[in-house]
Amino acid sequence: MPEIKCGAAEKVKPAASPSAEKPADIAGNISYHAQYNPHFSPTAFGPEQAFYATAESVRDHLIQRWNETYLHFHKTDPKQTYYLSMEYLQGRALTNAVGNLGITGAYAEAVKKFGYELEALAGQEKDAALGNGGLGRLASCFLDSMATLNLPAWGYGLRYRYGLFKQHIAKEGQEEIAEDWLDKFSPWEIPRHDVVFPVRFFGHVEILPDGSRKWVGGEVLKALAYDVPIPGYKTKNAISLRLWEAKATAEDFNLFQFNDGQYESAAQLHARAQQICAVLYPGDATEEGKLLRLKQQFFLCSASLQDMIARFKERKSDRVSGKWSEFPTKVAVQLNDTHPTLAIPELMRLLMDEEGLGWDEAWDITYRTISYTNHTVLPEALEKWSQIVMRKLLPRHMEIIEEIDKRFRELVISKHKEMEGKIDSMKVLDSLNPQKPVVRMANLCVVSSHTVNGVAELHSNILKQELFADYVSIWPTKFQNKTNGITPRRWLRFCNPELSEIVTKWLKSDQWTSNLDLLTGLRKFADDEKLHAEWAAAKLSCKKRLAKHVLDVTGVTIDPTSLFDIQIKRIHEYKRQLLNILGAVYRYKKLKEMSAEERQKVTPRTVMLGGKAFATYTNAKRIVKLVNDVGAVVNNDPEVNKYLKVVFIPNYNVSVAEVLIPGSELSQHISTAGMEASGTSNMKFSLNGCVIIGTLDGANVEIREEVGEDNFFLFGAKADQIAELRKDRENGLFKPDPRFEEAKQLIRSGAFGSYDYEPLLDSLEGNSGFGRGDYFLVGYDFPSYIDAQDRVDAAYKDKKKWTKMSILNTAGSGKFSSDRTIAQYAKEIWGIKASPVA
Ligand code: HBZ
Repeated sequence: MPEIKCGAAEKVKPAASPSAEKPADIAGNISYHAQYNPHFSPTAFGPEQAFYATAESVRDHLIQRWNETYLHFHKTDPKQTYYLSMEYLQGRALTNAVGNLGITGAYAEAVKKFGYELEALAGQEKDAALGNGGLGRLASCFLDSMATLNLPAWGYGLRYRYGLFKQHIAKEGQEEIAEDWLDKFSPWEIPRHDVVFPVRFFGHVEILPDGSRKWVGGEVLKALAYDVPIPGYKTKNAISLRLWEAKATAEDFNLFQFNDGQYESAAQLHARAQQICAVLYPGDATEEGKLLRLKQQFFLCSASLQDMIARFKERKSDRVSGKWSEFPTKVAVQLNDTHPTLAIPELMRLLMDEEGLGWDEAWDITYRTISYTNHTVLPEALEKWSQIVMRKLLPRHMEIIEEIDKRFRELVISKHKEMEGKIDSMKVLDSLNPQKPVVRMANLCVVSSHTVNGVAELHSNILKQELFADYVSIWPTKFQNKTNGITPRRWLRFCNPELSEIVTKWLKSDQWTSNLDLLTGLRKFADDEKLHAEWAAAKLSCKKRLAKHVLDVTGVTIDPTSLFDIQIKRIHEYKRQLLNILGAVYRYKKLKEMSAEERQKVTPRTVMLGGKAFATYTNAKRIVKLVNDVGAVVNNDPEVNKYLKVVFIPNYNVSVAEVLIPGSELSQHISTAGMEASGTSNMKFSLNGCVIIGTLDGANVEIREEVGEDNFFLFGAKADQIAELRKDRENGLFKPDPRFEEAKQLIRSGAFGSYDYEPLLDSLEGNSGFGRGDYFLVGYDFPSYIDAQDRVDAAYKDKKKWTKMSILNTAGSGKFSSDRTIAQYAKEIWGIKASPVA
C-alpha cells in the first residue's frame, strides 16, 4: 500500500483495523482513512486533514459499538425512550468520544506519530451548535448519561444546515454570521439511506366510505435519517442521536420545466425541502417564518414517530402477542418543551388513520406514551400557534386537536364541576380573539401527557402552584420534578484534566466520573494544606489557559492572579447581565474616586461576560454593546486597569465554555427570582470549584443546599416577594439606592461613549416609556448585590478560606450529575431499565 505523505512525521503504513487499540495500529488506521476514505488531495496532511482522518478512525470504534448495541436491543426488545428535541448543543465530539471509549492515551500517542498533539487536532473541530442554550445543552448531557447508564434510548432532532449563528463583535455591537458546521462535512454522522419516511404538508382531509378520515394531497417531502453515535462512558453501549434531513425526490424535479428554462419552478419542492433544515429557529416576525417553524416542528415529530412505529412493528413480529395496546410498554416519548407537541396529534393520526384504531384506543396509547418537560414560565416563551395556520398546514391535526379540546372540556364539566369557571384558561384552543384564534401548546401537552415535569424544585413548585395549578386538582399525581444535571465527563473529567487528576488522587479512585456523589469524599480534606496547594495550582493553570483564550479572541491581556468573575449564558433581561455590568460600572466609579493608596487594598478583578443575543432582541443587543463599551474604557484606563478589567468574550459556545468554566473562581447566576427555571451552567461552575454569587432561583437553591450556605454568595429578593415588589414599583413606592443611581448616571454622562443607552436605562425606571418599569427588579436587588460583591472581595483576600470554599463547591456537586437526573426519568417517568451489551 502507498504510504501517507505526512510531512513532518514518520510515515505510517495504512491498515484497516477498525477496532485498533494499540497506538501503532491506530496510526495505521488513521493513515488508512486518510488514503482510502479521502476528502482532501493526497499531498496534504495538515492538522485539518489529520483531524478528519483521526475522527473517522475513532468513528470506526463508535460504529462497532453502535451496531452491537442496536442488535442487542433488537434481540432483547426492551422498552425504549425516545427523546424528542428541536435542539441539541453537542459541541465538539473528538475529546469526548476517545475519553468515553477509554482510548485517549492510545490516540494521543498515535497522532504523535504524525507529529500532532491530540489536543491541537481536537481544536480543529467545529462545534455542532444545533441549539440555542440551556434546553439544547441539557438534551446533549442527557444523551451522554443515557448511553452511560446503558439505557435503551434514542435522541431525535433535526439536521440543521446552519446551527446557531456565529457572534461577531463589531463597532455597532453584535453581528450574526451563519455558522457553517457542515462546511466540509461532519465526520460523526452516518446517513441511513434505508431510513426514509414521507412527511406531508398542506392538503385536505377526505372522508372515506367507511367513515374514516384520511389526509391527502398537499406536498410530500422525504425525511432521511442521519445517525450520530453517542458512546457511553466505560461501557460497550453506544446509542444514537438521529437527525432528520428533508429531501425531495427526482420525481419532484420537473425536467420539462427545466429544459424550458424555468429553473426555479422546476426545482420548487427541492428548494422548499432545503428550507426546512436550513437554520435553527428561523426568525418568526413574518408569517412565512412562523409557517417554516411549524413545518420544522411537524417534520421532526412525524418522521420520528413513523420510525418508532416501524421499529415497534418490526420487533412485534417476534413477539407472541403483537397488540397495539403494548405500544406504551415498548415506547416512551419525552417532549423537550413544547416544540415537539405535534407528536401528540401525529401519533393519534398515525394510529387512527394509518393503523385503523378507534379514538379511545388511540388516545389511551398516546396518553400512556407521551410525557412533557417544561423549561420556562416566561409568558412570551409559551408557544401559541395560529389555528388558521395550523389548519392550512396540518388540516387533519387541527381536527384532532379540536377533538382533544372538546373531550377535555367535557371531562371538566362532567367530572370536575368545581373547575368549570377556570375552563377558559385551561382549554387547548383559545378563540377569545376571533381574528387570531390560537392553539396553546403547553395546555395541549398537559392535557395529553401522562407526566409533566419541571427542571428544578423551585420551578416545579411554581408549575404546580401557578402556571399549571388548575390542572393539579384534576390530575394530582401528573406533576413531577426532575432537577436538571450535567455530564461530569465533559464538564469536569475532560475539560479540566488538572482538577480531575487531583480529585482522583485524593479520592484514590476515578469512580467519581460515573458516581458523582463520591465527591463528598473531598469534604474531609477541605482544610488539608497539601490539597489546598494542589487545588490552587490547578486553578491557576486553568486561569492561564483562559487568559490565553481571552488574549487570542479579544486582544485584552488579563492578570491570572486577579479574581476571575464570569457570567456566560444567553443574553436576556431576566438573566440580568445588566445588573452585572451596572455593578462593574459602580466598581469602576469607586476605583476612580479612590487614592492610589486606597486602590492598593482592592481585590483585583476580571469581570468576563459572554453570550449571544437573539438577532431581533434589541435590548439584549444593547446590553452586549454596553459591556463592550464599558470594557473599552475600563481596560484602557491606566489608573484602574490593574484592579478591574471588563471583557466581553465573543461567540460563546460549548467549546468556549470548556475553557472558561475550569478557569472561573466566581460565577454569576443572578436572575430575578422565579424566572430561571433551573440553570445548568451554575452546576458546571460549582463542579469546577467555582463559587457562585446568585439569587434564590432555579437550581441555585439546591446548589446552595448541597455546597453549604457559607460557600455561596446569596443576595436579592425571593421568588415569593416578586409580585408584591412589582406592585410597589408600579405604585411609586420604590426608593432607589443612591449607588444604583450613581451607576446609571455614569453611563448617561457619556463616560462609555455616545451610543444611545437611554432605552436600556429607561427600562430600569419606574415610569418607563420603553421598558416595563424595571420589571426584572434590577434596582431593587442592586444594593444587596453590591453588598454581596463586597463579601466576595473580602473572602478572596483570605486565600485559605477561598480555596476551602472552592473545594466544598466541588465536593457538594454530586447531586447535579445528569446520571442522577436520567436515572430518575428512567424510573419515575419512562419505566425503562438498563440493558448493557454483554
Ligand atoms: O432550559 C432553559 C431554561 O431557561 C434554563 O433555566 C434551564 O436550565 C434549561 C434546561 O432545563 N430554557 C431554554 O433553553 N429554552 C426555553 O425554555 C424555551 C422554551 C420555549 C420556547 C423557547 C425557549 O419557545
